[in-house]
Amino acid sequence: MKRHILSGAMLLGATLAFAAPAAAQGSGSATIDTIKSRGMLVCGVSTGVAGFSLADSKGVVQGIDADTCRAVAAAVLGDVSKIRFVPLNTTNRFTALQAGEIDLLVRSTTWTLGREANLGLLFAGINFYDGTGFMVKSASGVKSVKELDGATVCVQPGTSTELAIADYFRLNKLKFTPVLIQDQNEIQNTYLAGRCDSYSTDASGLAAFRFQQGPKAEEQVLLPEIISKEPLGMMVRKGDDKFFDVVRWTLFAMLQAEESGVTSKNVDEMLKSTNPDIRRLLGAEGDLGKAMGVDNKFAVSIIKGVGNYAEMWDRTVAPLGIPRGINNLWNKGGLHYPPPIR
Ligand SMILES: N[C@@H](CCC(=O)N[C@@H](CS)C(=O)NCC(=O)O)C(=O)O
Repeated sequence: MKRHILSGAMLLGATLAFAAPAAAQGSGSATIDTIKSRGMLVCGVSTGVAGFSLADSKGVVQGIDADTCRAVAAAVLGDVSKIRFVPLNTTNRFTALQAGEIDLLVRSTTWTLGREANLGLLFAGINFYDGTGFMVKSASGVKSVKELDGATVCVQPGTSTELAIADYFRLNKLKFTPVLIQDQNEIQNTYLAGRCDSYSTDASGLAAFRFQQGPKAEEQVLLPEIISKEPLGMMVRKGDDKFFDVVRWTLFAMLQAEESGVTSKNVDEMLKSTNPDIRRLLGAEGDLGKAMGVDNKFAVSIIKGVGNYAEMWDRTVAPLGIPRGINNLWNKGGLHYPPPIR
């Protein structure tokens, strides 16, 4: 009898000993713990691209990159407003993430092998499938990149655009002179002033630039060639798998919500759904959020805060006139294919 009591006490002691360090360790993710203790997600975005991350008249940063950041804030903290945006250019974006100045980078950044192998960083997903394009003045009469032999091309340094153009011109035995300008306003003004024959960046960035020209948009034309693959995504530091999981499954949850017809408007109703896929997505069943170190209802917070992927798209990039195209779901001819949430 005594032995039983002792072993019971020992068992209790063992449980406490196990529980105490586990509590001190928090979620098992240094990044998630930092975000929770700070009460805020710090997210790196661009210095301002319409549709991606651009402050509106009230100073609220709008766009698909900004909303992807907000979705992660919702997943970790249950609140899309607990966020601070850090504007970064094309060259300081990676060092900011490496140095821990930001928790997450969502900044029209292309997923490449070199960036993962060399920088100690990795991509958690693709929130926008893009490609490199070329803008020229309508008045130039240029109709194809092939007519740009010997041209000057304005491009931002440290970008995959720079590399894609060099490859394309070399492959096609054409010459060009890159005009490297870091600052976005400066590069656009330089191009508008006629000091470059063409301005090259992600086609989405060119659509945003054209859109921002307002009534003068007609003076700019996007050439038909899209010369590279630019999968733009969310980047985190290597070595924090739990936070990586949360970022990756945040996007997948938004895509799955679209696929399952769950929206910011009907999410409360959908919580009562009998569909097992929807029940698991919304945490009405299972412990999937908890397994990642966040709330089981993380997807509900995301969907209430920023909507499903289609809602985010319609609010941010659709007004630029960018068709959904390859950014559609896999069952609508696109490339977005969220793995099973189970
Ligand atoms: N996706 C390319 C290009 C990134 C890039 O230069 N994006 C431009 C156009 S979308 C941009 O962010 N401009 C705003 C800025 O420089 O802050 C990369 O990862 O290198």
